[in-house]
Amino acid sequence: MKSFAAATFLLATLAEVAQGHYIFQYLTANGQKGAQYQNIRKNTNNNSPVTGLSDANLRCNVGGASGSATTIVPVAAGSSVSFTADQAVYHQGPVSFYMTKVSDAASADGSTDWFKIKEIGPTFSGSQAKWDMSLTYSVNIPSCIAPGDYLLRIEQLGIHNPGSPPQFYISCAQVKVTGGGSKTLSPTTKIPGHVKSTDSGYTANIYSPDFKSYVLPGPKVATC
Ligand SMILES: [Cu+2]
Repeated sequence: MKSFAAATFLLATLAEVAQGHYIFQYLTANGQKGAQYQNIRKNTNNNSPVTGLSDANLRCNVGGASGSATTIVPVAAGSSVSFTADQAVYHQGPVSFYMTKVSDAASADGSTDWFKIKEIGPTFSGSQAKWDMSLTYSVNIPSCIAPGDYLLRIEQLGIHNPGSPPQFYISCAQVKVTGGGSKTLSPTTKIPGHVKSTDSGYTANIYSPDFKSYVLPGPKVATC
């Protein structure tokens, strides 16, 4: 069914030129879904993906270097927060959530240390990989972290097109954690620098018959 796959790929490619990409632009916190770009830094690239592994736009997307025009939402440590896109994710790949502690979420540039708080990879049954391609992804704010301002970042890495550079779809929310503890979570990483060109989760060919396991790129998930 090669021609069918090729036709599907062509249609998908045409569709994305027409529509632009999925953009994470709604934040749900404290059980309330915010308005478009409320508490989320607005990107300026129509979410054309970031692909350079040393590109500072990997932090909070193109246009997201500053959040001075973006509000900050209080969230309780341990509570659930969700990012919702304008349309469901349609490129296969993993999803990761990161946080970095900052003095002021509205002015932070994301150059501080980030830790990963959740990752979502594929599930395998037989030789079939199933990816979670959703409209909304949720994460719990770790219960033990120190209160204060953080950037909360979602990253979906499109690895649907082996042979072309994987594509980063990113948004950053601005949160003020309340409650919590006093822990500084590790391991940490700088962004860019969190993904290496040699990472198996970056170079993987998801269509290969040998694709039977997957390790997400980036640091291990930091836990309390
Ligand atoms: Cu695309």
